[in-house]
Amino acid sequence: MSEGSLYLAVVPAYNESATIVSVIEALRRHAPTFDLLVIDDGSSDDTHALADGAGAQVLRLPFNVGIGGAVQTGFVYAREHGYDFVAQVDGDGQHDSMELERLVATMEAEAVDVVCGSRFLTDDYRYPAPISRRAGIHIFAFLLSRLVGGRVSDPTSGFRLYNRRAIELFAREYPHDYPEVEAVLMLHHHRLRMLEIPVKMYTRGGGSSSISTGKSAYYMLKVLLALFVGLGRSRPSELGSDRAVATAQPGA
Ligand SMILES: Nc1nc2c(ncn2[C@@H]2O[C@H](COP(=O)(O)OP(=O)(O)OP(=O)(O)O)[C@@H](O)[C@H]2O)c(=O)[nH]1
Ligand SMILES: [Mg+2]
Repeated sequence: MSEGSLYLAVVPAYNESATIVSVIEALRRHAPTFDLLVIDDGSSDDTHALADGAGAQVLRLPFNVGIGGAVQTGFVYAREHGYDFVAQVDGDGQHDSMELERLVATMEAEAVDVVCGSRFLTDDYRYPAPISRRAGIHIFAFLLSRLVGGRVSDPTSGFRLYNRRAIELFAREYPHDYPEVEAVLMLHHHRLRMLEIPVKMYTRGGGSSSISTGKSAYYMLKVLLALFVGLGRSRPSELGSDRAVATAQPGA
């Protein structure tokens, strides 16, 4: 941890009353340097009250804006409050807060803008995702790896650590639906660097997934379309135009 730096954990949560307290308690125990911000995305259950009772700062959105809008709210908050680093951690218990320390250590050691936890770089699979979803993830991974010119193994992972440069980019613009894949492409366009490290991921601890079977097809189409549109976009150079474009594995 860099001395004097401010760290914020952003937890997007939509009807996560089954898990939000244990997620916050684990973050407090294993990542005490991080301030905690839960974005309650218009939940109809008592997610906000439980998060508040567990000691997190809670921003309660007046209606459900979806995961992208919820996470972007966290980036805007971080930018406005001067945070140097943001960790994105799901509110459903899939991410292990004990791994945050490794994400931070990797960012310091590798001088990248985003460190992303990948469930596919470890043999210790706790949650490889259902087979249909996994197929989609691997198609995205294949396409994205070619687009950015480096291997991306888990493009839908929402377990990420961002530095100030990435916070500022995503506070300005962040994809809406199913944002993680497009966000990797945005990093590439803006010449920011991302590195994946292996992490364990778990099955959600309760509540229900945003990605029902019906939505999976829409997800595939929407993200594929976004990737193809992204192919044709010109690359802005205002953010660090001298930076290398790379998405690499540690040691690669
Ligand atoms: N479902 C849903 N989740 C949201 C929304 N806004 C924020 N979230 C939170 O975003 C995080 C990721 O959403 P998930 O539904 O778990 O998506 P996922 O992890 O890709 O899918 P699963 O692997 O099935 O859990 C969770 O903490 C949600 O509570 C929203 O509008 N819908
Ligand atoms: Mg989840």
